[in-house]
Amino acid sequence: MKPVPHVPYTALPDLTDEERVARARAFHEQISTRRTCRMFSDAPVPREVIEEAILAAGTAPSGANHQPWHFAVVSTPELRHRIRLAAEEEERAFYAGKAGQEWLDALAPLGTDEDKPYLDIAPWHIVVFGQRRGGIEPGESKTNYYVTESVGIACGFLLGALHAAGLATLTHTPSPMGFLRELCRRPDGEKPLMVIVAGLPAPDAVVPLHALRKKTLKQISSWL
Ligand code: IYR
Repeated sequence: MKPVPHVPYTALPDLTDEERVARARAFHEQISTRRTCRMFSDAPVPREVIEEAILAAGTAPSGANHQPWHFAVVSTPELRHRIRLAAEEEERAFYAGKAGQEWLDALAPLGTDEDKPYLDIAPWHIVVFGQRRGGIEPGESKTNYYVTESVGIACGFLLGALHAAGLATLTHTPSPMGFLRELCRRPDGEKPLMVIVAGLPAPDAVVPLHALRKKTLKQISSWL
């Protein structure tokens, strides 16, 4: 390592191995209760919850620490409705055949279709953009690196933070989603990556059984 300005690495608590295992297990248990929600309540959720979750997302690692993300937070019913209408228009074409049969077959166990009423109902949409150019200083226009990976990690942090705060979430990826740039008034150099819908689940919300099937440790890992 070359010498650069630094601080001591003191962020971690001093734990026993047993405590580490217990914490890893507790986190696994907590995050494993997250469910993608497609049936929201219109109950309001404080803006501070969303602010804190976005701040948590903003701590994610990123290429050259350029933090190539922007979170456009939509709460007005008017703009949420415009997002719904535009998303449903894209989804109608998608489900009418643009997706292709293999993709439609893969989605069948989830029961999704072109109707997205939850986009009107859930109190918050967080529209996530990746910035092709930026840098760490305000107003900079340097190349950003590993934008999709970095923003994907930030979205993971965001979903984890919202879940920890007791909110239900949905990652919505209308395809194509260029309309989000226009509706959120973001510049050309930003690429919309997903809409994270957040709120409380409807009292009668259900989750498709298919979504509960998670691969085992054996299936998802190899130990060399
Ligand atoms: N964007 C569509 C289709 C869709 C695609 C995938 I991959 C999913 O995991 C779920 C849905 C929709 O929102 O319905």
